[in-house]
Amino acid sequence: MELNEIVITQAIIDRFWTKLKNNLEMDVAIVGGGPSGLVAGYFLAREGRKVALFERKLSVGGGMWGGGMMFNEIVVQESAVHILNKFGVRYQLYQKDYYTADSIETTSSLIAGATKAGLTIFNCMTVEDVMMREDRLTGLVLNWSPVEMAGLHVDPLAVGSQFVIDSTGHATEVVKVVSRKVPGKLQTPSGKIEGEKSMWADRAETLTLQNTCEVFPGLFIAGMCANATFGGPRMGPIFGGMLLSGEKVANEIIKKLN
Ligand code: 48F
Repeated sequence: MELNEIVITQAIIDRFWTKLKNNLEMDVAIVGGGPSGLVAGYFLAREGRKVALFERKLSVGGGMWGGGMMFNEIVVQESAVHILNKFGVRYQLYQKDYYTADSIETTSSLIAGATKAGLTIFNCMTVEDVMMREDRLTGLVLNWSPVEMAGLHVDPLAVGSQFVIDSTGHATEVVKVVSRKVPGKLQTPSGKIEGEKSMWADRAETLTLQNTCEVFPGLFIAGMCANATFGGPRMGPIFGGMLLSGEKVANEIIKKLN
């Protein structure tokens, strides 16, 4: 049988439209496909929740691919090793409480695990705004990343969700929009974004977990975004806090949805 280019085109268009239409309303919309967002998506999808992740770049994985300064190994502490096990990531003990894993294997395993658990990922889409009502966020405002990159004047589209997770890392992109454009205050000491501090790995790892919370009605923060929002320090290429934050935010939202 001769392969037909029009059928190939139709197949892609049909399947993508179905995927997009199925995710116009969901339980949870995740912004940013770094480690914390992927782990959150995995645990939410495994609970049978309708969840999609929107990522600006062509590839998800965020800052994990490059390990530390492009030495493609990551460090994970003992308390987060159970998450590596869930995703089937191989790791090695380096010394007590310090485990290492190949950053490529870890990132690709998070992506495979999350999508197979039922997380839908939309790449090349940028979240440029949120949807709001009087008392809470109700979804996301999306555009194609190439539209954003080219600075084209094209109106966005919107998707609805009961909860949004900002896992955009250092950039805190959704929190920034909410702080600037949505009436009300963030649940931070100043009511605004406190801003990320310089590196202090041990403290940052503890605070990442502590700062993972609902920072505004309908908006949860996870990963490095949680620390930057609450004024915590950065941690560098140790990733246990990111993985645990993804697990925590999923559990908190599952409790609320139940
Ligand atoms: O930065 P990132 O990996 O977030 P994370 O899960 O992990 C942080 C670590 O990688 C590392 C660290 C130490 O462990 O500090 O930095 O907190 O991934 C964030 C993702 O969000 C995407 C961005 O392209 C990246 O893949 N992103 C950022 N803004 C937007 C976005 C946006 N407006 N719309 C869609 N995606």
